[in-house]
Amino acid sequence: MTQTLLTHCSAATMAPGDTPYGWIADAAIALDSGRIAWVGPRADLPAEYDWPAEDLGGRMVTPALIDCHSHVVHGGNRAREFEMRQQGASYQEIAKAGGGIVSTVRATREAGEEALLASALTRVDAMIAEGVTTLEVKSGYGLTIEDELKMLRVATRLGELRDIRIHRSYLAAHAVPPDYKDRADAYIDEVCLPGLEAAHRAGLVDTVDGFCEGIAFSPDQIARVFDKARALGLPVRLHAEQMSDLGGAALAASYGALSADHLEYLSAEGIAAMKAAGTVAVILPGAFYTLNDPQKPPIEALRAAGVPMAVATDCNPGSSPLASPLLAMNMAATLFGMTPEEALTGVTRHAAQALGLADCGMIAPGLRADLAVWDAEHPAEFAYRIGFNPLHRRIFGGRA
Ligand code: DI6
Ligand code: FE
Repeated sequence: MTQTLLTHCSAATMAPGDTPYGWIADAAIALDSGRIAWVGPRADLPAEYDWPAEDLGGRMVTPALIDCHSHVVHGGNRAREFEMRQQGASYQEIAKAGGGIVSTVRATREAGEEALLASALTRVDAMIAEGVTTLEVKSGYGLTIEDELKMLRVATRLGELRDIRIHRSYLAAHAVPPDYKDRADAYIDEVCLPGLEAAHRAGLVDTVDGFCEGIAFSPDQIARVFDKARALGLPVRLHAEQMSDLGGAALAASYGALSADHLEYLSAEGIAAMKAAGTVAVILPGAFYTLNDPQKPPIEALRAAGVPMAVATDCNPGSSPLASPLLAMNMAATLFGMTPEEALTGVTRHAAQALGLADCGMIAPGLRADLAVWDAEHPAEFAYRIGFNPLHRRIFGGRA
């Protein structure tokens, strides 16, 4: 039983309510056996929490960060394609010419499990250094049953080797592999669905994801994947409306999806469906920025409708080689007009909601003691700064 009292700190608890950021200027936070036992103004601390105190030297505490959308497990990189795009080729053209996702599929299939793990760890360590304690990781670059399982095993091992919680999404419906060119339906039947059953049986899946797009899978094909997820009792989420409006967000919402992600081309109907279903909008400014997308996601309409917005890195070798949730927050604010409070909520409370996790994302009694301690004075500093990391230290499950 470890009981600690954090004092001499401010706290952005991110608890909903009338106070922006759930702000407490002079806070005390009591931690008991890896959980938060009490949080509030130090002056209100009940006498029973007279526990060994740790003086945080006036620093700020927030919930630890959550990156709720990443593809950190992948082989190789696509710097060469970036070069081609800078010379005028489009992302879709490169994909059609056998590059794009498919080139990462080749590199991921060729990589051994240890090599995949080692390269993913470099990105995970970058996130840990920014205060991340929960990270979602997708498959989707294997596209054979065995290679998808391999990716999910590597994702699982990330959480065994580091103090971080890994949330795994099965994303075999990410791209049609070359061996199934023009036979997307056969790929769904022969690889995606049986692979999902196998991965679920092996205990490797927390959520099922898909890519609903002209260059990937149609709404009908995604629906078949979601039907299987439903039969297995797994929650779903979807890459939707990134490059065009196929009605993916509304489809996802009709399955009670935890989130719909990207959403640059989201329609008013899509927003209404997400609101009704409680589906979180995951905003991914890194992909928008990298692809030079001409269209922004409808932030104002999402805000007006009261759809919760999360912010994530989409860390992947093609469209978002971004391993910094802090920079994602800055981009969400600067490029999309999200407020600094929305950006911080997007990597804490709403990110937890996008993963279906009720035990993190805020500083509140009963939740996990996953905290970040920062050399910062005001919580708007995170979205304000560009390429600056004020993390002092991270507390994971109550442990420093
Ligand atoms: N949308 C994306 O932005 C990434 N995947 C997806 O479905 C791109 C992945 C890649 O280009 O490798
Ligand atoms: Fe993605």
